[in-house]
Amino acid sequence: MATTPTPADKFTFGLWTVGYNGADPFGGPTRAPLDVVHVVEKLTELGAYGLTLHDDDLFAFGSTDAERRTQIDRLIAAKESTGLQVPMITTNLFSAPVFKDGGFTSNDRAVRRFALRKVLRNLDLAAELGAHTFVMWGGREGAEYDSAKNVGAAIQRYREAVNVLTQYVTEQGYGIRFAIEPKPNEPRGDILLPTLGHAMAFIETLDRPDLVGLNPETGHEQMAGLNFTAGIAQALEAGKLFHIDLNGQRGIKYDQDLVFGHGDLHNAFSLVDLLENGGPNGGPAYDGPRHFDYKPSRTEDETGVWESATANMRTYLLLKERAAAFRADPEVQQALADARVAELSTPTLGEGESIADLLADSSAYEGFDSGAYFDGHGFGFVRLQQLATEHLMGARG
Ligand code: ASC
Ligand code: MN
Ligand code: MN
Ligand code: MN
Repeated sequence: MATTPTPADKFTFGLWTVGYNGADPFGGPTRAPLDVVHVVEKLTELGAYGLTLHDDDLFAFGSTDAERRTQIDRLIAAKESTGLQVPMITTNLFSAPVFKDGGFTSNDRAVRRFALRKVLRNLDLAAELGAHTFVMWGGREGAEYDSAKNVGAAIQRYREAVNVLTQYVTEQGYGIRFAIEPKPNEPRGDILLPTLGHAMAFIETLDRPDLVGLNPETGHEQMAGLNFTAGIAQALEAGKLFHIDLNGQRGIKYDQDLVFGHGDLHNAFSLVDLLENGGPNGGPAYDGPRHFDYKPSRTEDETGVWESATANMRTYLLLKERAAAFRADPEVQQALADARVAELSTPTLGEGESIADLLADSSAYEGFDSGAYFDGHGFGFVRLQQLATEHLMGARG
């Protein structure tokens, strides 16, 4: 299987990822800014499918209309000459000091109105660039102090904002769907909609829940101590995996944004296996962009930036290859059967079986020896995980 990326693999990168200059809360930049046209050309050369961006990645916050237009036109020209796509864009509601208490949920109503206008304008740009997904990462929507934020009111304002946005794309006839990206903390002490589960519950309360899904970032779920493969599997089952941010994270700490797989490699393996082989008929479960939201480490020069971009794609493709070998191995198939993984897809009640039928089935309860049951009925999950580990290590061909 090829480990050289091509556009068919649908790998995409944020302009802010490869473009990250290395600045952090403790020190200044370690790299020069990268021009968008150069980024488009390099990503095309490396085999990527697309570029994504925040408005402020392309033109600085506060740009004049003319400056903004110049940058948009330069991107469109580069896009046309290379064939690189812009399948997703998002709005920066976190860098400018005006957003220090949030955008959609700032206590200051004037800031909320300004934030909505910034996003509405950016939706027009999304449509112009041909993007079909609009990500919303609300990094500043939150608080440090419980008494400073009425969380119930904040959720109401969040809902109001998303309802306005879905109404706008519907009225404009834009074929755009929204993807909420949860994160538990950073930059705020606590962020609203901190996990996939919180966001999924919120989505069901919206006017147009069909237009709103999720953009899980693997590292953000890990920051909350959660298993990202499991959360993403639930999002998929709910039809809500509209987009995905792949990266690496080592444990519960600040947002590391490492290269995909440079964190929990077992979980990265199971995620690729899920996306590629976890569909209802064994095929892909997700066919959208494989988007990397990582940060090239501050220690790297520009060569290191492009090496790290390639590392994300190669790691994904190697994991895809390892997952295919895992699925094809007869010993794995036997271990999966012994573990009765497929049996979970059989409904617990028989077809047409009523509750009365279940109550009348003495083999289900009165005759069921729950005490002795475990004897000789081990699931063999550890053996299965060892087989996965050996495939992941390339030890089984
Ligand atoms: C996004 C997104 C994030 C943040 C972060 C900005 O749009 O998906 O996780 O912004 O990458 O630095
Ligand atoms: Mn992150
Ligand atoms: Mn992200
Ligand atoms: Mn991020």
